[in-house]
Amino acid sequence: MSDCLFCKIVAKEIPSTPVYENDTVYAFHDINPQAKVHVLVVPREHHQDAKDLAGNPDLLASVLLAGTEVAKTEGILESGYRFVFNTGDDACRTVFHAHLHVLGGEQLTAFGR
Ligand code: D5M
Repeated sequence: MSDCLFCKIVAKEIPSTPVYENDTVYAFHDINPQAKVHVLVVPREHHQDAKDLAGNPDLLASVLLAGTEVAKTEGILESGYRFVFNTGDDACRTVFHAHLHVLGGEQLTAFGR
């Protein structure tokens, strides 16, 4: 999609700091980190959100597996990490290209509002 921020990042039209990539997904540091480690994993193909990814289980699995590779690369596989998909307005989603947040590298607060 020509006006999609993450499509432009995937196409390297907008700079990002890569963490992991393969034929299907691209992972890069979040510009506004909410934890010491905060990486976004996005499918290269445009899908609006995690709800859309549910219709493509193979791609959803690729995103989740890439999240685990990110945890390995960032050295947080054993210490713990959090996967988050913000989907829809109630979750305050801001970018309309499906993305998995990988958060960790420190003690995270209990999950809540
Ligand atoms: O999360 C969207 C996330 O995208 C949010 O944590 C900031 C991040 N973001 C926005 N622009 C950039 C660029 N240019 N590089 C890296 N990260 C970026 P959401 O779940 O939609 O609220």
